[in-house]
Amino acid sequence: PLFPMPDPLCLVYNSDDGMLSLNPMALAVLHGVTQPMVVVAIAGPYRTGKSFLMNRLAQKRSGFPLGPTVKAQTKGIWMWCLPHPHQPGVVLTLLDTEGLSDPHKGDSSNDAWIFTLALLLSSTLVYNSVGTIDEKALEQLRLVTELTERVHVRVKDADPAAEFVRVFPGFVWAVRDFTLQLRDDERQLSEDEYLEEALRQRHGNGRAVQASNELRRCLRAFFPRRKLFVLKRPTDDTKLAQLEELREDELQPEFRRQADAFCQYIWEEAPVKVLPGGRQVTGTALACLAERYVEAIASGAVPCVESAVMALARSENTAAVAAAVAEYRQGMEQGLVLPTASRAVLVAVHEGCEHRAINIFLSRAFSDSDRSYQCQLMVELEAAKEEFCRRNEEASEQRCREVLQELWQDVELRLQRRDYVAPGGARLFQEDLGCVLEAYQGWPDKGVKAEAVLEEFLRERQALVHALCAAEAQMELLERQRAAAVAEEAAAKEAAAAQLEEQRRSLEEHKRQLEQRMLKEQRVLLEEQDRVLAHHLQEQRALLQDGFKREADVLRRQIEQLQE
Ligand SMILES: Nc1nc2c(ncn2[C@@H]2O[C@H](COP(=O)(O)OP(=O)(O)OP(=O)(O)O)[C@@H](O)[C@H]2O)c(=O)[nH]1
Ligand SMILES: [Mg+2]
Repeated sequence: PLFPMPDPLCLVYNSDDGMLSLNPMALAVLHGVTQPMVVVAIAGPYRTGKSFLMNRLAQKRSGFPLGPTVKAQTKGIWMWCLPHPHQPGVVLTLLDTEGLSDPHKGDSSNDAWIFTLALLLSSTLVYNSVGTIDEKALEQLRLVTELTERVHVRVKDADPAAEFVRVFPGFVWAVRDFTLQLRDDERQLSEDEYLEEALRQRHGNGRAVQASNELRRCLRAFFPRRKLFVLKRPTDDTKLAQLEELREDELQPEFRRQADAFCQYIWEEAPVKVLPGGRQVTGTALACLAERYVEAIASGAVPCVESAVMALARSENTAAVAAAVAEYRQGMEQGLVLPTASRAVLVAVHEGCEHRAINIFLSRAFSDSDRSYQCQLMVELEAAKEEFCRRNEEASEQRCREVLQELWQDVELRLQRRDYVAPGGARLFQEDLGCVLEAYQGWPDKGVKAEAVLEEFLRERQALVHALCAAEAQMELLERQRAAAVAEEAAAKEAAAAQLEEQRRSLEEHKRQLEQRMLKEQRVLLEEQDRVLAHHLQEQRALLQDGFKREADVLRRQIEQLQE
C-alpha cells in the first residue's frame, strides 16, 4: 500500500537546467488514491521555515527535510499524502515547494513556474515570508502580476484574469519571525485587518506606487479568500539550527499558540479541491492535472485549466463507461440463472442492472456536455444485453435438446424394434408421440427456445416417418409441426414487441437520470457564477470607497459581462 505515505516524495523534479518533470513514483501514489483531496501548498522566499511549518501540518516532527545552512534545501515540489486529521475519507496532501529568489539560482522564470504549479495544484496556497508585509515583501510576490502570462483558464480567453477567481486556491499568508505589535496607532488590529490594510490601494502617481498598487489589486482580485497568520520566532537563535530535535515544550509558547492556530485553520477551513463545476479532485485526478500542467510547461506552452480538465474528463469518462459496463455484467452474471423461464425474467434483471450502471456512470462522469460518453455507454450496455440474450437462448436450446433426447429414447427403441411397422403401428406411434409432446410441454425451465427447438426436432423426424410409410403418422406429424410453427411465430412476434418496449424504457431511464443530473449541474454553475459576481461587486465597492474610479469601472464592465 502506497497510502498513507510514511515519508514525503518528490513530485516535481527541477533539474539544474530548469527543466520540470514528474516523479513516476509519486504519480503512482496519487493514482492509487480515490478519495477526495484537500491540497495545501506552501511557497515563498527560500530559507524561511516552509518545510518546518509543513511538518507541523503533517503532525510529524520530521518529514520534509529542513537543512540547517543558508543553502536552499527543498528542490522542485515535494508531496506528502496523509489521512485528513479532521475529515474521515478525505486525504490531506501537502505540497512543499522550492524557495523563491535563491541567489545561487538566478532563474526567476523557473521560480515562477514552480509557484504557478503550486497554485494550480492546490486548494489552499500558503505564502510564507519573513518579517512584515512591507514593500519588500510585496515586491517578492511580483510574480502574481505576471500570472496572466502563466495561466490560462479557458482555451480561448479574451481576459484571462477575469476567470482566475473561479479556479484559484484560497490564499493564506504566513509571516514568520514577526516582531511587531498588531496595532494601528491606538487600535488593536486583527491579523486579517492587518492584511487588508496592507492590500489597500495607495494614492500617488509614482512608478513604484503604481506597481505595488497593481500587485495589491491582483492579490485582491485573484484571491477572494484571504487569511493572514503571523508567527513569532520559534526559539532563540542558538537552537534554530536544531529545531527538529527540540521537544515541543522547548519552543516559544507564543510560537506554539500561533502555529497551532494556523494548523487548526488549515485542518478546519482548507476545502477539498474542486474543479470548475464543483467536482471533487481525487488523487487520480490530481495526477492527471499535474501531468497536463507539467507537460505544457515543459513544452514551452502556457498551462490551461480548461484543457487539463477536459483531458481529465476524457480519461475519467472512459473509465466511467468501463466501470458501468463491468458493474452491469457482474450484476447480470449474479442475477441470472440461464436459461430464464422467459425473456421477461431476463429483462427484469437487466433493468435493475442498467439502472445501477447508469448511476455509476453519472456519479463519475463529468463535462460530457455533448453526451458522447453516455451514448457510448448506451451502445455498450445494449450490446452486453444482447450477448446475455444470446447466451440465454443457447442455454435454452441446449436444455430443450437434452429434454427431447431423453423423452424420445423409448420411441427410438421401438423404432429399432420395428414396432411401428406392424399393423396398428401408425396409431401406436401417434400415441407415443402424443406422450412425448405432453411430457415436453410439462417439463420446467426450458427457456425461451422451447417452441423453436421442438419445431426443429419434429422437422428432423419427418424423413424418418416418411421411411416408415406410415401415412397416418406422417399426417399427424405434419399437423404437430404446423402447430409448433404457429406457436413459434407468435412467440417471435411477442418477443419483437417486447424488445421495442424494452428499448423505449431503457432510453427513458437514461433520459430521466440525465435530466436529474443536468438540473444539479446547472445549480452548481449558477452558484459559482453568483460567488464570482458577489466577489467582483465587493471589490468594486471597496475600490469606489477608496476613490479608485477607473479601476472600479474596469470591474463594473466585467460584472456587466457576467450578468449578461
Ligand atoms: N528564524 C526562523 N527559523 C526557522 C523557522 N522555522 C524553521 N526555521 C529554521 O530555518 C531553517 C530552514 O527551515 P526550512 O523549514 O528548511 O525552510 P525552507 O523555507 O523550507 O527552506 P528551503 O526549502 O531551502 O527554501 C532550518 O534551520 C529551520 O530550523 C522560523 O520560524 N524562524
Ligand atoms: Mg524547504
